[in-house]
Amino acid sequence: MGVPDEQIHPVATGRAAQTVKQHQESQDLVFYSGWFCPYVQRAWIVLEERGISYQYKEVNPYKKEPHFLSINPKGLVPAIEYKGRALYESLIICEFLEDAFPNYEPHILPSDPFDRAIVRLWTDHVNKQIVPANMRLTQAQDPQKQREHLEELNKALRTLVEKVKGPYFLGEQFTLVDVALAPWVVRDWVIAEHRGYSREAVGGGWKEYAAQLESRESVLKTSSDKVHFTEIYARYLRDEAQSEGAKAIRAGRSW
Ligand SMILES: N[C@@H](CCC(=O)N[C@@H](CS)C(=O)NCC(=O)O)C(=O)O
Repeated sequence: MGVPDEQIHPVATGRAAQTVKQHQESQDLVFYSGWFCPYVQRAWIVLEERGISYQYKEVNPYKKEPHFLSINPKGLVPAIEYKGRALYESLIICEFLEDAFPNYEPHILPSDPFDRAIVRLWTDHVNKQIVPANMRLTQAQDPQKQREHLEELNKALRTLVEKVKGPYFLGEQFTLVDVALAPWVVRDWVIAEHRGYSREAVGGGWKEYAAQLESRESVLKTSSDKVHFTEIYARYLRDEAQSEGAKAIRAGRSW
């Protein structure tokens, strides 16, 4: 048996541990994080990209402690508290970090309204097509289902990669599409080692784009050592994880 969700490794390691150490002082913005969580990493990337001051607080979201539930009634990380008001949902937080700090650089949303809409459109594709396909592939036990979900994922990735201008989705600017996707690129060794996925097989320049995302400084600074992920993902790979996300994928619904 693997580690139950409530007994996961307690703190960030590697580069992410150094980043945590630099963000212990009290600030107007409190970042409720779980070091292992790809949704957390989205918000964390934006905080680091934009140089926003924040206080890092590690939470084990599986424990559903009353104080944390008062911040996020869904009991999920990431969440933030800014000047005493709370917000949650990774992409909502990312957009808030853009809107509430308009004078900070760089921007993760382009200034042109049409380009902003395009970025939101493809961020939605990441969230609704790529991420669930990745989870379905990870959790699938039947070899035939695994093949189907691998094809589903590759198709969703190809659809996106056709639009990538390079080096990032929109060109030189690192935007919300890149932010939304990067945490799953960093973790794609899980499906590469266990489900036959390969960056090369996606084609269309995916391998090069993925390499750009995973080597971005803000992505490196928010990534923990691989070794501590293996037990967590072992449970997903056996379809035993009891997270809200894992249960939703099993039941064919969103969360
Ligand atoms: N839609 C949410 C998903 C967040 C999420 O599922 N976080 C996981 C950790 S990766 C969590 O807090 N799980 C606790 C649980 O499932 O009880 C977002 O984008 O922020």
